[in-house]
Formats: sequence, C-alpha cells, structure tokens
Amino acid sequence: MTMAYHAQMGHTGGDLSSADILAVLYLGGVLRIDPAEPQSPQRDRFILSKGHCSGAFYSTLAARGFFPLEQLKTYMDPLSMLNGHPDRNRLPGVEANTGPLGHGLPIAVGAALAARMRKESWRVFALTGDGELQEGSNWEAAMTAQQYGLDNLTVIVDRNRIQQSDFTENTIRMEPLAARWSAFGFAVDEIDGHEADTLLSRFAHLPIEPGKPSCVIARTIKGKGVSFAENQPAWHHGVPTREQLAAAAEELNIEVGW
Ligand SMILES: Cc1ncc(C[n+]2csc(CCOP(=O)(O)OP(=O)(O)O)c2C)c(N)n1
Ligand SMILES: [Mg+2]
Repeated sequence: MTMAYHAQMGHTGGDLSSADILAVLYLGGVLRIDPAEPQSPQRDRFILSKGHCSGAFYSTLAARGFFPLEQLKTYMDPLSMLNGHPDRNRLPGVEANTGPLGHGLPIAVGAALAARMRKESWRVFALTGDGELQEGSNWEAAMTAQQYGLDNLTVIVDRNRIQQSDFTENTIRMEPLAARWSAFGFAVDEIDGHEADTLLSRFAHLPIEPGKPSCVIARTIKGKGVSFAENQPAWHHGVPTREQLAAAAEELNIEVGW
C-alpha cells in the first residue's frame, strides 16, 4: 500500500489477496531457493503469472533478501529495477517477464518439461489470477502438462473472485473451477489462501498425486486485510490516499513504511 501510494499506481487488491501465499512460499521455507545464489541451477522456479501484482512480489523478494528493503522506494520510478511488471533481466529472483496475462503458466510448463527432460529434481510453481484463467493459453498449457505428466509443476490460483472491473462470475464464469482443472488432468485441492498453516502443510506435500501436475485453488479475498478495499472491484488498481494509507496501517497494526 505504501509503494502504491508513492508510485500513485499499483494493483493493491490482487497484491493483498496473494500476499499470504507469497509469504508462505518465500518466507515459510517452501521454495528451495537461495537469495545469495539466485541463478543456482538447482533452484525451484516460481513464476508470478499475475505479473500486475508486482508490489506484493517485490515486497516478498526483498523480505527474503534478494535485494535491500530500501529499494522498494524505487517502485515504478523511471529506470527502476522494480517495474510495474517483473523483469528477469533487471531483478534477481524474477524467473520470467510477466504482465500480459496468460503467459506465465505456459512458461512454467516449459520449465517443468525442461527439468523432466534433464532429470533434474527442481520444481516449478506458477501463481495465476482467476480472471487470468479466461485466457485460453492457460488451458493449452494445462493440456501439455497433462500430456507429459508434469508432477513437478504446481499451479496456484488466487481465487479472489474478482478480475479487473467486476466479479469473475459476472464476466466469464469460472466455476466449476476445480472440476475443470481436474478434467484437464490436474490433481486439485481447494484451500483457504490466507491460512498460513493450511498453505504450509499443502505445499509441504507435493505433488498432490504422483504422475499428475498439481493445482491448488487458494480461496482469497481481494484487498485482504484492509476493510475498505476488501472484496471491492474498484480496488483492483486502487491507490490509497495518505489518510487511507494511515487507516490501512492502523488496521494491519504496522507502521507506514515511509
Ligand atoms: C493479456 C492481458 N489483457 C489485459 C490485461 C490487463 N489486466 C491487468 S490485471 C487484469 C485483471 C486480472 O484479474 P485476475 O487475474 O483475477 O487478477 P487479480 O484478481 O489476482 O488481481 C487485467 C484485465 C493484461 N495485463 N494482460
Ligand atoms: Mg482475481
């Protein structure tokens, strides 16, 4: 919220819906990564397919030690390493340039297939939005993952039920989402995307089913943690006023960063 306030841009709703998932993956010890060696060949690959939620992603990478927290102040500045959408050529820890929806999962499937062909044990995780899944390319990628039995791949869906301007079910209906993933050959689990323990124990036991790619549908709330932003389509790219930033910090019981 502080970054969006200073940049006067951002995708705060989806940042907040995915923050707990990102925190568990990066700070809960799920991803086998080392910020001191971001290009280690054996690392797990995480791809933020919903690349517009770079604010939450950069905060998480900084908290994990990929770059100094201080650098978050450059969010969206001209020539900053912290673009509105992640850039792997600029920022350590970023595996793929994302932002155009529907591209991250296809890249993740290619990476998982590469690991399989090389007989490597690293794993691939992709975090997608639920509106994003209206892009047909995701389902082409899903069919490919099924074809090759890529059980080294986990798709996490941030199921906040809101896309850019409205609820998903008013736009292009996504349900029955779990049944769809299952029909596309994935082993599926649907869990609370804000419960750290639930997320941790789910990610500690992957794949969900040997021989199949995994899909974790994380039920989330867009704008989670900030009452006036929760479940409000307008907060998809909402930018707080100084007063709203202060109110959000008070609700979250944290200091405004700067
Ligand atoms: C191909 C493409 N079309 C449109 C956009 C503009 N856009 C950015 S975010 C967004 C909505 C995404 O909704 P969802 O996937 O549900 O993300 P979340 O709710 O997690 O923010 C849209 C349409 C885009 N980034 N890429
Ligand atoms: Mg959404």
